[in-house]
Amino acid sequence: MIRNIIYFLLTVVLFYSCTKTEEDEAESIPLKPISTQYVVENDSIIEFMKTHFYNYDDFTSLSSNSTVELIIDTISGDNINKTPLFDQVTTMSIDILDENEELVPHNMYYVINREGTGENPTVADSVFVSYKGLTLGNNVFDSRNNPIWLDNTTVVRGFKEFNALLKRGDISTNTNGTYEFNNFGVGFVIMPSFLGYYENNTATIEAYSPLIFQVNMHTLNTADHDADGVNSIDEDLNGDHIFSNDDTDGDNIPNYRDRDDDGDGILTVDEYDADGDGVVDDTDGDGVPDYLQNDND
Ligand SMILES: [Ca+2]
Ligand SMILES: [Ca+2]
Ligand SMILES: [Ca+2]
Ligand SMILES: [Ca+2]
Repeated sequence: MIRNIIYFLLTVVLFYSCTKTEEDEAESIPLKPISTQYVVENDSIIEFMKTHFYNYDDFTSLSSNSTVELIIDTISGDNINKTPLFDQVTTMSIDILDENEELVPHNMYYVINREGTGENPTVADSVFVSYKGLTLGNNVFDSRNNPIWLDNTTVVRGFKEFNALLKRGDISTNTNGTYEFNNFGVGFVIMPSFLGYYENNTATIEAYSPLIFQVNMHTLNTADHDADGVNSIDEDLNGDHIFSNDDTDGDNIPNYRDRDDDGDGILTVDEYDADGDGVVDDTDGDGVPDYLQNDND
């Protein structure tokens, strides 16, 4: 009996040892350096945009309460005279810190077919969107025809940066109680993989794949994730659009999730503007607001 248990334990230990070794090997594949990978992908995106066009003719008849599905095809045959994407996109650059803490600006290329009528979401807000995601090889890896709510702090970088460029639509209620969205923002973006999934591959996306997203920005909600009275966008103190790296009291709860940002035992909501005059409190006048300063005086 005891011997059997020992054999069993030995087997378990061996099994785990093997598993561990395989995991270690999988983890030890070095990531491609961001700066050189970006150059490779940006070249391939530019080549793609020079040789492909999108169904821009279909977008000229965009009706107020609907969108048109983005279709991209090669410029050849019957389509030899189409205008290439390259001549229609606007460029936006996103600063990325690479593994050596060096800035590597990443270009995204986008087209806005309809701007929208309301405000823009921030990169912290919740957005009610329909979308289509595809690779340069025209592989549709994700698609939503009916809008769903997404939290911009949980989606890939390029997606949130782009949808912050679109404005929401108007909501109108029909006589039967249903509602619809009109003149919402419509556009699409082409981005290098670091703004997408980079080295991660899935069943439908290979590692280091540049991505294309078409987005229809129906509406949005301004987010205050921790309900402390400070909008989440204002809890990104260093303004880098990354929310996990702002942690004033160092308690490993980033400020946008922390109800007591400075860890002084007074909730942010109780010291942000305690006198209710609409001005953020700074009792000692040192330029650091009370809610971010453990010792106020
Ligand atoms: Ca907050
Ligand atoms: Ca930040
Ligand atoms: Ca907070
Ligand atoms: Ca506090």
